[in-house]
Amino acid sequence: MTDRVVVAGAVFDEGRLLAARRSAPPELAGRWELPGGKLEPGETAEQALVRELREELGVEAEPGERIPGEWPLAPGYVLQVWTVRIVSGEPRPLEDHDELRWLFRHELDTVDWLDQDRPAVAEAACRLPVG
Ligand code: 523
Repeated sequence: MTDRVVVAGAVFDEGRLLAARRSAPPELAGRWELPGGKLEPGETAEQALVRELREELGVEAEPGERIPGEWPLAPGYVLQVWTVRIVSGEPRPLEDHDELRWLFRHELDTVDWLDQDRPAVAEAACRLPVG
């Protein structure tokens, strides 16, 4: 069977990457992720990403390029990541997160990323200015 896709956004702004701290479920709470969520039936990954970032962060987002790769989550799920530009709004932790941080490249190790997000964060880091 095909794996179900969870999409996440590497949201860039002014040379920084957005990190979001999960507030649920208990086993993931306190860990940091690239925000996103599961595709709903009939949605493309880009549509799901725009919807999730609207619901969770209150922003209008525009997906850019897919970050190459696909990372396994719980059995039956895989994580795909797109670069994202915010078109309007200031991200706020409305749903699923209790804190947001904008991180410069040299700060990416200062939060406890979910293990499965780490390769995607490393790929995203290559798109941030050095320093
Ligand atoms: N991950 C994950 N990394 C990551 C995301 C967005 C999600 O490891 N960057 C995992 C966490 C969950 C699963 O993918 O085990 C689904 O993500 P979730 O809960 O953010 O998806 P939603 O918001 O679609 O979930 P529902 O509350 O079920 O609608």
